[in-house]
Amino acid sequence: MSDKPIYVTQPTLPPLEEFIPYLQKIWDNKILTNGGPFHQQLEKALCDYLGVKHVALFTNGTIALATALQALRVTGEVITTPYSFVATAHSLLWNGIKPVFVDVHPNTLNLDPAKIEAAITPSTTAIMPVHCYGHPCDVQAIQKIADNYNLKVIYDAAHAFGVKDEGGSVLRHGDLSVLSFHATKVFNTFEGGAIICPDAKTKLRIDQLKNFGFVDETTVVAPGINGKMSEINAAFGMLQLRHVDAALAQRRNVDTAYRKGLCAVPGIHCLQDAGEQVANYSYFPLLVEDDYPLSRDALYQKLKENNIHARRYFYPLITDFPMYRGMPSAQRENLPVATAAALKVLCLPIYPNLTLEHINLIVQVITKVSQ
Ligand code: T4K
Repeated sequence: MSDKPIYVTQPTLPPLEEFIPYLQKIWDNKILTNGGPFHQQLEKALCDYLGVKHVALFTNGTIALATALQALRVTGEVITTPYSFVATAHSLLWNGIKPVFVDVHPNTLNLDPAKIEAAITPSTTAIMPVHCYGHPCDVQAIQKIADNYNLKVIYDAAHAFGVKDEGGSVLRHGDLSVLSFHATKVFNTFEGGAIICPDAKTKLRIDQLKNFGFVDETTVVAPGINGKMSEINAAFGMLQLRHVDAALAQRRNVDTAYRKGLCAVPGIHCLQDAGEQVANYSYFPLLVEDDYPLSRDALYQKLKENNIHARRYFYPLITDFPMYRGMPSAQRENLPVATAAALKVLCLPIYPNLTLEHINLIVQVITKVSQ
């Protein structure tokens, strides 16, 4: 039993004294928000770090998702996954768009491209897949369908900071990708988010939309929102960037240690590892199968008794929440893979400062049950 609670994640925080000079600059120039110097620096620095063309910073990932839909003038129906954080589908409802839920693939728990076409109707205008746990979607197959049916693709890439496939950043795919910089994410600015976009014209529209629709002092061209990231968050992001590679390397070590300790345990199924891709180890999901001696929920409780606070991301499914469950596409028979995964999944604690001692304790609690 751990004497201190071990949570599913713990935010990465650089030494406080390193942040003081950034704060001093803000205090000196008195620019607190509205696209100030740190905001501009962080957008540029993230383009370089992530290897993408344009980054528009946001106050959080949810407002960024809602704005991405506005930026591309998405309406009607959007195909999406039930196996995600509820913000994915909420961003559609906030825009008056009907989510149409399609099942996920058992290997990745990402939207299954083979099931998308059957859900397309004349009202479908876009697909919103999620790179769940930072594992890339089948981007080629999704793009092919989008091209055939003239649909936009907006990736909810909240988990995918720094993830790369063989061609570069996974964030270059689709029309737009949306990141979250929430405290629980691999790169955090306390709260924050971003839209990654391929061209300057779209970036300009996004920048207008996140600033009430203002083009200049007296002109408003759209019913925009206030989605701007503050200078304090942007300054913190600049500092975080100096430490993010070290944090990712530490996460990789945690992932390796878990795989070594757990993947051979009967009834415990670790989701696929990154293979050739550059992963960010943002989550460590495992599936508790029927041949494990305890149910997923019993294991969750057992860990809790040992002061280990794993999480059942993503249970319940989005489609089980009251605002979605009456929709025809939300019915469980339409979503067998997601329904089964939501009942088996357990995300173990993973963060840069998780000690080997704590990892061993977690592995021990899980393995002891099966012996
Ligand atoms: N799309 C996807 C696919 C997402 O996963 C998310 C967010 C979004 C969109 C929306 O992006 P944002 O609008 O959030 O930028 C958490 C996060 O609040 C949420 O950002 C995240 N996904 C989701 C998967 O997880 P909770 O309700 O599980 O958070 P909470 O407060 O229970 O935190 C989990 C653990 O982390 C705590 O037990 C302790 C630790 N923690 C948390 C916070 C906030 C800390 O140690 N310090 C902290 O400040 O939702």
